[in-house]
Amino acid sequence: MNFVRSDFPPGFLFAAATSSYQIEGHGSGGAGPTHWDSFAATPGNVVRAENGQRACDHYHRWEEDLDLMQAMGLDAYRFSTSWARVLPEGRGAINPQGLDFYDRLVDGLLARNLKPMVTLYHWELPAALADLGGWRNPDVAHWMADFATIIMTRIGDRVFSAAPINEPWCVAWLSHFMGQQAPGLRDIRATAHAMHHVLTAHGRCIQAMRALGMKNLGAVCNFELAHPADPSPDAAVKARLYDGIYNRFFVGGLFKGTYPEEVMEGLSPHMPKGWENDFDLIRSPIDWFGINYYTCKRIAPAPEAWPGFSEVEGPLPKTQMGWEIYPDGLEQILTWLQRDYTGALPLYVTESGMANADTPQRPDTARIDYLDAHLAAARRAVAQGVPLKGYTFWSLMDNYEWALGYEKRFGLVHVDFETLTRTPKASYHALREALAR
Ligand code: IFM
Repeated sequence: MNFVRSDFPPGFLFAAATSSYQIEGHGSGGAGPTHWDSFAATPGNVVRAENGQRACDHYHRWEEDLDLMQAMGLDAYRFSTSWARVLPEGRGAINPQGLDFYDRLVDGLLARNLKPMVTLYHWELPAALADLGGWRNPDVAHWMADFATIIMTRIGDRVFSAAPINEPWCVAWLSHFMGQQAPGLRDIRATAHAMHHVLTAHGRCIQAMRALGMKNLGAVCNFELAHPADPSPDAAVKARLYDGIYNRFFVGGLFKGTYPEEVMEGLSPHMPKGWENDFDLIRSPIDWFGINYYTCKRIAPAPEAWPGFSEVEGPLPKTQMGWEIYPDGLEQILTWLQRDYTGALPLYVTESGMANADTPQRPDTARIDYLDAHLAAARRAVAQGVPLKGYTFWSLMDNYEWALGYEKRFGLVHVDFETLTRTPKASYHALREALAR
C-alpha cells in the first residue's frame, strides 16, 4: 500500500464495515423472519436461493472477528443492527437475546479500542412489517423510530456514531423499481412512496436518537458518477436523470429540502399525500455524512416509459461484480458533495471495496491496487479542502452479497462457507502494515 497514516489528517479513522444479515447468521438467537428470507426463498430472486440464515455465523464467532480487526490496527468498526433480531415482529415483544448480542458486541469493540459505528437498518425489514406494506406504508417511519429508541436505549451510550439507513437508493429504487432486492417489486407508486419514506424514517430516527441524548448522528448514501454513454444530447439528458435519481434525490431531501425537478417529472403523480410538508423532519440536523462509493455508470436512452434509460457496459477494467474501476469518481463525488451540499460537515467514506474471485492461496493484489487508488483519490479530495474524517473498507470479510449469494467476495478476510474458517487475505496484511507504519 502506498500510504501511511500521516498522509491523512490527524485523527483520521480507518474502519471496516459489515452488515447484520450479511454476516450474523439470522437463524441463530431468536431473530424473526425478514423480507430477505422470503425474497430469497422465492425461485429466481437469489443465486442458488441462498439466504442469510447461517452466513458467516458471526453471531457465535464475533470475538474472533473483532480480534481480527484489532490485530489489523483498525480504529473503528461499522456494523448494523438487525431490527428483526431485536423485535422479531418488527414491533411489540422484544427478543432479549438480540439486545444482549449488540450489547456484547459494543463492549467487545470498546475492550479492543475499536469505535462502534452503528447503522440501524441495512435492509432486512421484519417480515411482519413487510406484510403491512413495508417502506410503502408511511407508518414505517414511526415503527423504525420505535426500534431506534429500543436498541439505542441499550447501546446508544457507548457507540461512537449512528446513522439510520444504509443506502436509501437501494432500499427504495433498487428494491421497489428495479425489483432486484427484497421486496422485489417493480412498481412506480411503491417506489415513489419508498423513496420518500426512507427519508421520513431517517428524520424520525435522528429525532428519536437525539431525544436519548445521543451525539454524532449521520446519514449514509451511495453514489455513482453517471456518464452519458455517447455524445448525443439525449444521452446527456438521461445521464442527468440517472444522476438525479441515484445521487441528487436523497441529498436534495437531506440538505436542501427539495427533490430534483427531472426526477419529480416521473415520480410526482405517485408520491404519498402531503410529501411536500415533510422536509423539516427530513432535514433534522446531522453531524456527519457518509459516502459509499464503488463505481461509475454509462447511461444511454432506452425506448421505454419514464425514466427511459439503460446502463451500457463501459471500457474500464471491472471487478467480479462487473463494475468499472474508477477511483477518480470518488474524488469527484467528495468535492461535489462538499461544494454543493455538505459544506463544512464532516464526511466519511463509509464503504469502499471490490469483489474479487479470491481463494486463500492466491494473493488479492487486485484489491490492494483498488484500495490504494481509491485512498489516493480520497487524499486528493482532502488536499482540496474536503473535511474527510475517515475511510471504511467494505468488507471485513466475505459475506452474503444479497441477490448474488455467497459467490462475490468483498472481504479483506476470506471465509470458507463450508467450514466458516477465516483467513486474512493479502489486502488485510497490506493494510495492517500500512496502518502500523
Ligand atoms: O454488500 C453491499 C452492501 O450491503 C451495501 N453496499 C454495497 C455492498 C456491495 O454490493
